[in-house]
Amino acid sequence: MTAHIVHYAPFILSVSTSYFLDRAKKDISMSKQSVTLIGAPMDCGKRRQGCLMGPDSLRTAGLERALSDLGHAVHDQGNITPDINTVADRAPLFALSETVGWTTALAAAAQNAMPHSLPVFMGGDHALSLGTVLGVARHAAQVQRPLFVLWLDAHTDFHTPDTTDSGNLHGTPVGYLTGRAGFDAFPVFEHAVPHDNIAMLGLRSVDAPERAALQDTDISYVDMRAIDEHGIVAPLTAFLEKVKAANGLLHVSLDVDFLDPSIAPAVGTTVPGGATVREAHLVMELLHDSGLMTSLDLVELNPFLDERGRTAQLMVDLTASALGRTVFDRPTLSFQ
Ligand SMILES: [Mn+2]
Repeated sequence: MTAHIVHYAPFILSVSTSYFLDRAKKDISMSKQSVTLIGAPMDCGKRRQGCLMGPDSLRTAGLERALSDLGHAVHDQGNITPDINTVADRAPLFALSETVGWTTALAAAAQNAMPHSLPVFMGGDHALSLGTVLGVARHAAQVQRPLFVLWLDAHTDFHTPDTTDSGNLHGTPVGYLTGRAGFDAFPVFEHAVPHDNIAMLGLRSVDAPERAALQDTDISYVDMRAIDEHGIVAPLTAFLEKVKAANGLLHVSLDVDFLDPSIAPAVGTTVPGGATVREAHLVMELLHDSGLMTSLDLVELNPFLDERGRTAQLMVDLTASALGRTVFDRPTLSFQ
C-alpha cells in the first residue's frame, strides 16, 4: 500500500497543482470587476425603525475592503436620498409618498450604475427593491437582454398596495416587478419581469392571499421544506442554467431574514428555520461560479437589533463569497 501511494502521489500533486495555478491565473484576469456600493438608508417600508443604519453598519463591517481585497475596483458612492413630495399619502399604506420618492431615486441610481459596474445596494429595508429592480429592468431593456431575479427571503413580498393588510410596502416589490395591478402611485414598471424569470429561495412565512396568487404563476418558489428534503443546489443550479441559456442579466435580492435568526438576529421579521451559514455561503459561491450576477440588494439589516455586528459581518462575508472569495479554488465545470 505504501508503494502504491508513493507511486501515485507525485502525479496527483503535479496535475492538481498546475490545474489550480492555471485556474487561479484565469480567475485573477477574468473575475475582476467594477463594483459600485450605493447606500440606501431607506426605513419607510415598514413601521419598525433601524434599517436606516444598515449602510453604515455594512461599511463598518468592512464591505468595501472585503471586495477590494478580492481584486475588484470598488467605489462607494455614498448614500442616496429620496425624491420628495412625489405623491399624496394614502391610508392604510405606510409612508407611501416617501416610498415612491425612494423608488424614483433608486431606479435612477441603478440605471446610472449598471452600464459600467455591478451595483451593490446597501439597504435599507426591502422596499428599496421597488426602485433597484425598476432601474435594472430599464437597463436590461436598453441592452436588449432579459432580466432574471433571484429572491433570497423568508417571504415572497408578492403583495400589492391593494392586498397588503399591514400597509407595509416592503412586502410588495415582487408584486411591482411582475407588473401586478395596484401600483398606480408608483412609476410605471414598463418592462415587467416574466414569472418564468423569477426564483424564490428560503420561503417559510407566506400569507394565504400571497400563496394563492403565487400558485397561479410560473414563479419558481422553493420553501425551506424543499431545501431540507432536496438541498439548495439543485433548484439554484436549474435557475442559473436558465439565466445562462437566455444570456440574461441576474439581479439578486438578499434579505437578512433568508438566514436563520440564530446566525443573523439583526432583522425585524425573524422567522425560525432559515438558511444556515453554509447553505447561504453555498448559494453565494454558486452565484460567483456562474459569473451571472449583475446586481445585488442587501436588505433588512437592522443594526439596532444586531449583536456586536455579527449580522452585518455575515452579510459582508456572504457578499464577498458572491464576488469570488473561496477557501480553495476548485473546478466549476457546470458553468464553463
Ligand atoms: Mn423581503
